Amino acid sequence: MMNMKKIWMDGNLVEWDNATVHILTHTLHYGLGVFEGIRCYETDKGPAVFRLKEHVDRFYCSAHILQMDIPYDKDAITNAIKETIKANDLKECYIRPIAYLGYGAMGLYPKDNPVKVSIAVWPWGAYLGEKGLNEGIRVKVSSFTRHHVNVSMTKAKVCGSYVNSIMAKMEAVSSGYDEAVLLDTEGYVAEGSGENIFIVRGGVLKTTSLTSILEGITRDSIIRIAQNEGIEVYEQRFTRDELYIADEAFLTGTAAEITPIREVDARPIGDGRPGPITKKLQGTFFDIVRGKRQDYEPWLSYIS
Ligand code: PPE
Repeated sequence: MMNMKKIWMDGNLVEWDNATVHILTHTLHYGLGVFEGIRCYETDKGPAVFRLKEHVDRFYCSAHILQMDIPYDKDAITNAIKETIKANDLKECYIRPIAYLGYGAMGLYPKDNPVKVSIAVWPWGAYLGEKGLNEGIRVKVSSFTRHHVNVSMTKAKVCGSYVNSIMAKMEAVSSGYDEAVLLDTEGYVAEGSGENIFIVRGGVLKTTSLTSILEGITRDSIIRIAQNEGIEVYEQRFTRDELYIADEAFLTGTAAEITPIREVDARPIGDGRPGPITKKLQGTFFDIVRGKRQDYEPWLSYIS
């Protein structure tokens, strides 16, 4: 990771190298913390954050689920995000707010530990590679199962939940794949290690219903874009073999953006190249985030 200039920590912009925490930071030991992943894109009107309100709202929902009391209101965090982008002079960046339990008591009853908040930003290119974005990626159905809905609360973006994602991702990469797709506890397709998943069959779009998955903001954007373009969308669970026989498939996420899937478990998807609906939605998405679509302006928050 390249050094940036400043990181927002509990109300102050501190030097990148000084943005450190104590080794007994509670979240470091037990994983109870929440974070967000947001992107800011360059537009003709300067840097614009994509769906900032929705991300800030989800940050607070995650904290609410974990009974963490973020000691700032939403406006303060929204302003802090903009301030951090400005302080780092970045036109395009990834934004990582995190709320975590600081130094205090150890043990599993962190009632008096302070809730700390930080916001870091850095440039982050194509998450699954530029080639992946253009030509599609190869995914492996993971041997690890996604969290049961009553295990770690999948609607919260919880730090500790990502142990499951990281194990799946490492397994996929060490098996020669680009990314993992996890099944839910009942064996239906859930999501990628850090992305939601869509398939196209017979011109109709399908994505996992909001059961065992994170309520992705990119997922929501794609559903709305597709509906606006007259494409039928179903939010329902589907099976691993339905993924195998999809005409098209793609992953969505803030980091991964819209990444086509060209192969699942050694089976090509469609003709092994990004399909027309995937390409169309991906094109519209990139036009929107780069401020080229007047009709989607409300999704952008300009920095300057
Ligand atoms: N599911 C999971 C498990 C997930 O982590 C993400 C985002 C999504 C779905 C898509 O959500 P959204 O970004 O709102 O469309 N994953 C974040 C973390 C990636 C990372 O490596 O860190 C992200 O994309 O920012």
